[in-house]
Amino acid sequence: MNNVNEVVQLELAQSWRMQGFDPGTAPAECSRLAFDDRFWMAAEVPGDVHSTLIKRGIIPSPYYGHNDQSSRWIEDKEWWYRTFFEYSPKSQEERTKLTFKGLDTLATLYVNGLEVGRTDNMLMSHSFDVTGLLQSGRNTIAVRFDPLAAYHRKFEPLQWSSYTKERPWIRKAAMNFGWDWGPRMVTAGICGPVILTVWNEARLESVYARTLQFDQTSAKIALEAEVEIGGNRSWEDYFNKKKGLEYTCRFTLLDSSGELAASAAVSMDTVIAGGPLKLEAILTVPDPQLWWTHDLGTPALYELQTELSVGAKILDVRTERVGIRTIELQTQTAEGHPTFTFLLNKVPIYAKGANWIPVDHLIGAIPEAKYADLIELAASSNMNMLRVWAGGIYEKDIFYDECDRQGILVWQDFPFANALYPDFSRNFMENITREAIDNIKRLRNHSSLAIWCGNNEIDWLYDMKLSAGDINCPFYGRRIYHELLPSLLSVWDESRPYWPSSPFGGNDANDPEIGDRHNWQVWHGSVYPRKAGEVPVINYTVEGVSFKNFKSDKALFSSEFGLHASANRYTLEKYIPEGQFHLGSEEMAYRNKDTNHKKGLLLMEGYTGVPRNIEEYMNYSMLTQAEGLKYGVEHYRRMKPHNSGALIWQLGDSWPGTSWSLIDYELMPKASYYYARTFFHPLLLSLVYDEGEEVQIWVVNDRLEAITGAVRLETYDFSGKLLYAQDICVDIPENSSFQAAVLKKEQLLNGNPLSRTFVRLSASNFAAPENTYYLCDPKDIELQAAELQVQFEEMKGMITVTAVGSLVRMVKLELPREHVRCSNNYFDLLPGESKVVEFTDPQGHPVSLEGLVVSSLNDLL
Ligand code: BMA
Repeated sequence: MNNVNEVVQLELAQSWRMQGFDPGTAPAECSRLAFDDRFWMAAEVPGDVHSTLIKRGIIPSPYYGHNDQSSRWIEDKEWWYRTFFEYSPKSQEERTKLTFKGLDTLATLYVNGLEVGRTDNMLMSHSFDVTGLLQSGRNTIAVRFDPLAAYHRKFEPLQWSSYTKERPWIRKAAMNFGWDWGPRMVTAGICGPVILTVWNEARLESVYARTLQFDQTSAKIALEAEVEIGGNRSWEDYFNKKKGLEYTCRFTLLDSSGELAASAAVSMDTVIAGGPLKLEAILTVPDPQLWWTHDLGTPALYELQTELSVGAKILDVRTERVGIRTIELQTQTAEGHPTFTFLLNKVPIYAKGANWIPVDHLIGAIPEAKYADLIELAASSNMNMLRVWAGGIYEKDIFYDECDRQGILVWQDFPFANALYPDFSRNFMENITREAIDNIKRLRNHSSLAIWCGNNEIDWLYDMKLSAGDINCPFYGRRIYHELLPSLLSVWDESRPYWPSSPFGGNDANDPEIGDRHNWQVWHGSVYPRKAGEVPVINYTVEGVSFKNFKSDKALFSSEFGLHASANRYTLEKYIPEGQFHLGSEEMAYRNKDTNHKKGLLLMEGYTGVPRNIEEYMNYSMLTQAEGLKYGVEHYRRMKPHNSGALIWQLGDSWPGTSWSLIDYELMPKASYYYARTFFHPLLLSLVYDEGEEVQIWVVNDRLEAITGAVRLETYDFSGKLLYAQDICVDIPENSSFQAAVLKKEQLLNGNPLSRTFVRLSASNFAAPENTYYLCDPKDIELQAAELQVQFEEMKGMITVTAVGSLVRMVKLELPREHVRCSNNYFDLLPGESKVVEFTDPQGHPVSLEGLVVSSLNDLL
């Protein structure tokens, strides 16, 4: 044991207590060890004030009814946290460091009554050297959180900051102040783990691994370890320019079966005048197993062990999970045309996925399992990219760990959203510099991390607001995205691309011809084309907001687009007070935070017809969202390789509201989620038809192997009679989109009316899922009364649904239970056809079917 002197890390998660005070009224002794806090309440760390008050029964769930309003007082109080811990030093030289991985937001930290620092940034971790402050035996930590109101009033408000003027100066999740999908809930508290690090002569401060290059036979990985040197040097050493000790770093790379893949050791003398010591090595890995997204291969991960020693003494050991892969962003094709395509391991990929917002308004208390669950849901609907949107946080470690493991790429925004930011303030710039470096270093080893992006919609909206005359000031914040962040990345992480904003590129930053694009014609009625400097135009009409507008979008990469749909019945009933669960109620309206309530109605009016009651509202809004997204995503995918990505706005919800999400707050998927399994499948069969046009049949192949087989096209009337069938032979190269046939509508209808025709595409000899279509909108379809027969196999958590009499549209299975996986939902059946559906928990075990309701759009007719 003598030669091991390892770093010890202790999570201080126990014995926390919390209390609120009117600002400035807390007793002066609050921070001291001797303070008697027996009357304070027990608190969870990590967590937040709201969650603690809910848990202790002091406030009711802020998500129920209008309760968020009655908990607004929380943001005006001063909140204190305290804990104690035992410490027994092993040597005189021992050094101690306290790290808070999340402090929300204006915190003052005390150790044994002494103030060790103040912080004003929720979006980073904060460390304090507490060497010499700890005593043998019991020690105490106290943290005071000040209310934000007085703080932000100290600063000149900037002309533009969407939803509230308070946020640009405060480094806190922007959505806490309210967004167009969630209420204002200004949280406070210790929102990340608290770690006490005890170390001696030196410790590993960070380890960075990046793939330099690879070929069939080997890969080269650059490694860099940053070493923090402790108290082994005195001022006399500096004075005499004496050399320090010789440190050695041994890097060992183990493959997924634990076999040694490569290793290297590097030694260096400490140089007296140096900052932290950097030790670098290059590993050559034979027969590398590359990291791929789950749809293209295996997300292979290696374990990198780094051991720091001096002489024979081991000082610190760290392990990281790293993948071998390269990622680039191609913005120009070999022929010189603009493109926006990610190259993973040199292969152009099509990004399919969604935008990610925090998975709860109460960020500090989110259970880790919720991350794994949502990412698993994303992967099983064939998504391969998630965009961590700028109005939230740099996500927690668990998010990236799961994306690494499940083979999903991450588009990472820096947290600057829809506002001007004070880049003229030196203090602000220093604050965000520390924040950016802290997070870059935390996240740069993740294979899933594909791109850094400067902000959300700021470059685009600045020009829109200026042109509209809403603002008349310079572009405050420009220096952050166009100078500061790229320069920090050039030092700390050059291994992945940087893009200044989303959307960005072209004349107007939302130009379809260059860079990425947000399509908010659909839903928000934003009129395009538009050039920079032109007054923006909004078209709030049935045609203006229609999802048919996707078809004219020639975007190179669609990083946001979406439509609202209702949350599921279970979720709404849980949070809507008695007697208010009906269309047009105040409570239903309160769920919707969008700026113009009518947009959803306009969309439904043009597509399904206006809903007359809550049942129709849930069905019609879900159907419109699902079919609208299918229409848009299939359009973007057919354009491949012109278009290289479709990221839907938004994957989940942070409270039980009405929004653009595919999965509601209780993690219950909406109809669109089940549609995504087909429209995001790497092998897509697609039909495109709009009034007055010919019918086109397409196949999109995102796989890296060619396909040979046939597409079977069948049309039926609603009684199940086959009207037309054709087998279209296809021979489709890898990674491409292919128009398989162009047909006259009359051929398919074979004398049947459009309003009673159902089309099905299926594949033979390749594994594309079947896809179905109607040739007119639901409001014009003439559904007939049908019957649904359901057979239960309770023990297996399984049912068989059969349609009788006529085609059944939108079979809906509602099981009032959380954490249930349903193998299929929201599907159509021809008469006589059956579908088996399994209900399991996330681990695959069957669940009880008690309370299951099976319905459809027309079995009730
Ligand atoms: C974009 C996003 C979000 C917003 C969404 C829906 O602007 O970046 O800010 O919630 O559209 O309006």
